[in-house]
Amino acid sequence: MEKYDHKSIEKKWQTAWEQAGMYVADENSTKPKKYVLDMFPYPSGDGLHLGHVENYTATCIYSRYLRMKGFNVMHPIGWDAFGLPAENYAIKTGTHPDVSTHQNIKNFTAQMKSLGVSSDWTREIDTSSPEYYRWTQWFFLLLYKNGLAYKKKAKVNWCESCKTVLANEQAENGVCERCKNEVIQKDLEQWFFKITDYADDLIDDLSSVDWPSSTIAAQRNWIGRSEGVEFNMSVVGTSESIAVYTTRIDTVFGMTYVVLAPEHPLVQKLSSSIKNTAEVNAYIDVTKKKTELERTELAKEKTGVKLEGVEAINPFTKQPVPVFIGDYVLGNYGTGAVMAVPAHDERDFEFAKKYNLPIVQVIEPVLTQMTGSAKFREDEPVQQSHGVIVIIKHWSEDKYLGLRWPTAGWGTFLTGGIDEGFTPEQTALKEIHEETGYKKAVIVRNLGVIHSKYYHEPKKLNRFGHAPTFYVELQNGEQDEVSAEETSKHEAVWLTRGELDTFLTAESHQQALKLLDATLYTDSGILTCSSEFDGLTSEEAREKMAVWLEKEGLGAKKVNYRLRDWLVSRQRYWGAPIPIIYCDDCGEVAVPEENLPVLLPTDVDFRPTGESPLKYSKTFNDVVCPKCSKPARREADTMDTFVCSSWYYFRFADPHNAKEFASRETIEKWLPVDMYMGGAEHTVLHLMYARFFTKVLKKLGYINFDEPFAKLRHQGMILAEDGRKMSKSLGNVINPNTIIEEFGADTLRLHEMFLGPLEDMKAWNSTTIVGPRRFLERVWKLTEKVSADGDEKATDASLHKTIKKVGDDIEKFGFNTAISSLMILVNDLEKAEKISRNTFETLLILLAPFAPHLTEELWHEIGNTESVHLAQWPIYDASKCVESETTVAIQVNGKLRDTMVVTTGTSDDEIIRLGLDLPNIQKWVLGKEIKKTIVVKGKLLSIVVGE
Ligand code: ANZ
Ligand code: ZN
Repeated sequence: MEKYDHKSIEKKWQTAWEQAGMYVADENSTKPKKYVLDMFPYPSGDGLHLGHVENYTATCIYSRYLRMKGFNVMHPIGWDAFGLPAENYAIKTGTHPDVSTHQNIKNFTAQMKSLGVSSDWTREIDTSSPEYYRWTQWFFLLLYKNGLAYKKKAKVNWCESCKTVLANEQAENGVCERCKNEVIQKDLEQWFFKITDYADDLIDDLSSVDWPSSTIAAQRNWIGRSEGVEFNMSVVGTSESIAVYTTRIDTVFGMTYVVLAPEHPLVQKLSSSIKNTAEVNAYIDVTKKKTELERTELAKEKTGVKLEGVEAINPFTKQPVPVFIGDYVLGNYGTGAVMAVPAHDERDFEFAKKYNLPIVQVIEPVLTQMTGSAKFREDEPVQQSHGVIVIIKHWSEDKYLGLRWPTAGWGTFLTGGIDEGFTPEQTALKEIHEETGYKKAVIVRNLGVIHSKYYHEPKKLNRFGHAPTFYVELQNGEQDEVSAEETSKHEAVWLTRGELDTFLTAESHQQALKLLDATLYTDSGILTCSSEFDGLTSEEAREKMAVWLEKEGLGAKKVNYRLRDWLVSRQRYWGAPIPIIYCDDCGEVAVPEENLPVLLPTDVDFRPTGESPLKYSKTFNDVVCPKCSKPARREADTMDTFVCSSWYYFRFADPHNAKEFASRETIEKWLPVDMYMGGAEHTVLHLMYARFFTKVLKKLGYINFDEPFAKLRHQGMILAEDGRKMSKSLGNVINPNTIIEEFGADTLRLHEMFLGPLEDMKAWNSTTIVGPRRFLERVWKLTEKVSADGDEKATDASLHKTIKKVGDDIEKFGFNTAISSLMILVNDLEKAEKISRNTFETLLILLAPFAPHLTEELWHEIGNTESVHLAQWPIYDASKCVESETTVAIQVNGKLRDTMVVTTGTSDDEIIRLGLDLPNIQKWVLGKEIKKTIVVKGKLLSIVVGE
């Protein structure tokens, strides 16, 4: 047999598979279908990178596995071809985007094929081709006709360097996603899609998908559904009132002022009452220059101006509060006005400190101990208890008194139960003396009541404690003797602030420490200083207060969303033209469907002017009104490329259909997507938009499902060998081509899958790649052992366990662990003198999804004529997979030092390795010469070390 020469094998089989149409999805198959999809790539000039390789290898393994399991798999590929980089390249070099894009697609195609991916190339789509964007335009019209696409003048994010408008999602943190330049606000006529109509569905349907929880959370946050209350506050001496929106009506008794957005219309209406108009107007002017992101940034300093002469009435207390304008309140969210509660909201707290406004605490913290021996035990009865928490400060040092509870393992401040007839203050002082002996203590601050649910380990029961909390300073170190009974319970220690942070085990005591710094608590709790609502929980109060407001006719419950309509128009060339015509007589007119596509013209000057390049194309604007036939002009903006990718997964079901975006029949056959795979960076944008399109189609009766992607997984980023992001400027980019050239595609595939769990971030490693390569060479050599009289019994258990493990792991995308179990199997097979043909074939089938070329070659080498990739996935015999365990005793120099439990059949090597790693054994062998190791099968490991 010849040496393993990846070059000749890989080319050979790639060609053979393509000719045989091996991976073409079968429209007429009766097998159950699986639709496995990658987030289709943008064909950039840089070519395929290792992140692509990771993505496409993973779905390729999965698709190959599913085919062998008897599924009719559709695993298509296409190109997200419109977009800014091609246009920027055109501006720089004069190469038309159409030319450069197609050059890039060619390059990508060759690279992907050389990787051995099992994609169905007959379904290839290209979003920049008229056959495709004709349907992108059709979708625009579908939305337009259903009132879901509209034009309006809007403050938009504008990037001066890209000369274009950006969606909010592309302008996060106030910088352009592409060029990282600052984004400014500009008033322009823009097209929007009304995604906000679907806000509830977009949240609610998340419960039906199998997606990473972080991705689901990101979708939820972006939509930002907020359930609260809107109510009116009358302005003293006027007939005006201020409507405020709050999610925390339970804190309303703690409102000490009101803040209006500077652009709030009331500011102008109240101008005759405002005494400091000049100051107010100056502030409004400054605000106008800021972006929304600058205004809402949590870290920025909160500023504002008091409206002198204006007061509003808190309807609950009937008391007036001052009114401010402040730019941290946005004009376009809620009502553009907030009731400020500095004791329970962080932004209000900062604002109040800066302008010296009163801070009134109305929510007492409620904490539930979640960790440690005091973890609250949900199912056990609860005892109410009343006791104080006392923070004691040292008389001369910057230290605080902590109590260490040796048996419970706790760290707390001083505590003590409140006895009949004692006030909390008296209790605090009494406890200090009894438990610490200190005689001169002064209560400096009352920090309010802290409630906490915890398990009282010494008393063995759940407690719901209610603790008045005090900050006390010792005047000097004068001290009486403390009873032995007290000192035996806990030990007193003086600790710095830093030490306290790790010392305190009780969450309520950590909360006490926080309150010492700032009278701020932002969670729910129990109401205080709130008149008839005192003692209610925040949840109860929110209900009751909303009911009261409604009864008084002052307000009602209200739901708000952060989600804004999707801005889709771009003042750029390389995108799908928006199919709208403007006529002086008829106004905005939709291009009739039969006139689609509106072709992207070629007589265009690329140099950016800030206006859409299409505006000055002669051919493009040579158009008449579809209604009245008078000369007219076309909409010159193109669509955001996210529009193209919002529906491409439908097109794969029916990629060549010239009459519909996809036929109902093919959609019903293939969709929804069973497994969707791509980078986590698209979690907000692409997924949200694609889900929106799907929901619109469902609503309009085109399809009968709600969510496009049933299952979603993300691959982790592949970092450079130095642990940094791969980038041209750092010179640390690895080109997959050179790896394929040197080691072969099979090795590259194995190596990337073996670097670590798929979803983790992993650094490339050019040293360990020889491992997978050697592994493949060993499989290659195993062929020589295949024999008609090979012994199956010796390796049978190992084989069946591997069948089970590899299958289970592929199902859950655990490719790295699947590979290690294959390595163990190969180890075992190498030990056998001869291997049966059946055993070897099973190994090849298991390995085929990972190393498709090598396995195909060997499969034929041993006499098969059909492809290994058409073989059936083996079925394991469960009785051979039972993992039984045995206990191994470990001796060092004849003395028993430890035992360990291993699965039966663990190899001697493995037992030695595991045994030596045990901490109890390390103690005896560290730094000594290991002279001998003996394993008595499954019973004993004996280690002999030198002195
Ligand atoms: C009083 C309050 C007390 C609030 C408290 C919070 C905590 P989400 O959940 O994001 O919807 N708010 C309302 N409108 C605002 C605007 N236009 N600009 C800036 N902030 C605004 O947040 C709702 C909360 O954000 C509201 O509840 C309001 O502050 C603030 F202890 O009201 B809250
Ligand atoms: Zn007209």
